Amino acid sequence: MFKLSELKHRRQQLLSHVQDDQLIVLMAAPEYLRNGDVYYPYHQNSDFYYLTAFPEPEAIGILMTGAEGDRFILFNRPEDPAAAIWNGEYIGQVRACREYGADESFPVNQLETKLPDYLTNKHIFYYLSDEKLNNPTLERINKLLARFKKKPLEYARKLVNNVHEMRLIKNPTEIESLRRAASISGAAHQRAMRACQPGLYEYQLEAELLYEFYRQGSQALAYPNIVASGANSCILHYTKNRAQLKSGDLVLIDAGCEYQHYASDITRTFPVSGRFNSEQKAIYQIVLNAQFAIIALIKPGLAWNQLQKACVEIVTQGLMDLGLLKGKLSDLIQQKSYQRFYMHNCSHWLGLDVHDVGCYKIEKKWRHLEPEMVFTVEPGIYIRPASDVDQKWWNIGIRIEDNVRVTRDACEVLTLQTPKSIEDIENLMQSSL
Ligand SMILES: [Mn+2]
Repeated sequence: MFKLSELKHRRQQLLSHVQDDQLIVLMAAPEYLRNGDVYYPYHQNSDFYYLTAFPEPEAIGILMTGAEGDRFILFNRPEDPAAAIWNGEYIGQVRACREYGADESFPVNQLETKLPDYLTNKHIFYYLSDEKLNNPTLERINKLLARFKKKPLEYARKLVNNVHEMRLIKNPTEIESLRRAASISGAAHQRAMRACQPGLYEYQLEAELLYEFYRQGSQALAYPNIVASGANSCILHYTKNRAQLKSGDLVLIDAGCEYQHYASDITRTFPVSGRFNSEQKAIYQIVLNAQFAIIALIKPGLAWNQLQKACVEIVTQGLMDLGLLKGKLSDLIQQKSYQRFYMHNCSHWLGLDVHDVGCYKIEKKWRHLEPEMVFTVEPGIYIRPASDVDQKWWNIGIRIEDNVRVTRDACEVLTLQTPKSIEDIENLMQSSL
C-alpha cells in the first residue's frame, strides 16, 4: 500500500524543479466507453497514481510551490448519495484530504469558481498526463485560463521526465508490490502448467491464469494474456488464445498480473504433453543458457546494451551449433542474421507500467544499472516454417522471461519460484492440480 509520506516526498521532488510563478496540473485518466453505458475497466494514469495514489477518474491535481510552501489541491468527484446507489461511494473531499494528503479538496464541478483563486501571480501552466491523450480537462482549463488572459497549458516534458526518472528507482514499498505481483503471476504460471493437457484450448489455460490472479488479490492484468501453442508461439503478441492444444506442440504463456498497480511480466514455455522432444529441448536450452548468462551479468554499473549483447552472442552461437545459422559468429552478429529467429530486445523496465518509463540512454550513451531498478530478462527463439529450415525445427517458439531487481552487488530474481529448467518443468507437469 502507498504511504502518504512517500507521496508527499515525490511531489516535493517534482516541485523542486518548479518556480514560484509556475503551476502544474495533473489529470486522472479518463474513463473509456465500451458500448452503450458500459465502460472499460478503469485504470488510473500511472504518473497521476505515482504522485497522488488517487484512484478515481475525473480528478484534477494542482501542484505549486511558493512562500507558503508546497501545495497539493485536488478537484475530485463530490460525495453523491444518488450516484452511490449505482456506483458506490466516491471518495469525496474530506477523505481526499485525510486519506490522500490533499491540502485542500473541492468538488470537480467547482473547478471554474475555485481554480481562479490559485492563478494569481502564476504565469506558466504545465500539465502532466499522457501527451497523446485527448483529455477533455485540457480544454476546460484552457478556457478558464483564457478568461483570465493567461497562457494555455503546456505539456511539461521536462517535468514528466523528472517523474519518470524517479519512477525508475523503486522504493521498498514499490519493491514489495512488485514482489507480490511476481509471486502471484508465478503461481498462475505453475497452475497453468499443471492444468495443461492435449485437447484443452488455449483459453482454458488462460482461465487458470485468471483464476489464480484474482484468487490472490490481483485486480488487473498488466497486459493481455498470451497463451500461444504450436505455430502461435512464433507470433510475439498473439492474444487470440482460441486454438486447441496438441500433443507434441509447445505452449508459450506470457502473462502477468498487477498488484496494487505494480506489474509483473513472466513468460514460460512448456510442452503440451508434459515432455519436451529433443529439438524443443535443444532450442529451449539455448534460450535458458542465454537467460542465465544475462542474469549473471546484472550488477550496478553495467551498461544497458551489455544485456542484449550477451544475449545475441549466446543465441547466435547456439543457432550455429544446431546448423540453423551458418557462417562466422562475428559476421552473423554484425549482419544481424540472428534477427530472423530472435527479433526483440531481451529487457525492458518494469514498474507501474509493464513497459515502464525511464530512458535507456542519457545524452546518447547507454545508461548504467543502479540499485533498485527493476526490469525483465526475456531471451527467445522463434522458428517459423521456411524452405531453408529443416522441418523438425518448425513452429518452435520459446521465450523465458523473469523479473529482476538490481541489488547493491548483483540482482534479485523476483520470479524465482516459477520453474524454468527442462527437468523442473517436466516434473511439475507430472503433478496434477
Ligand atoms: Mn516483457
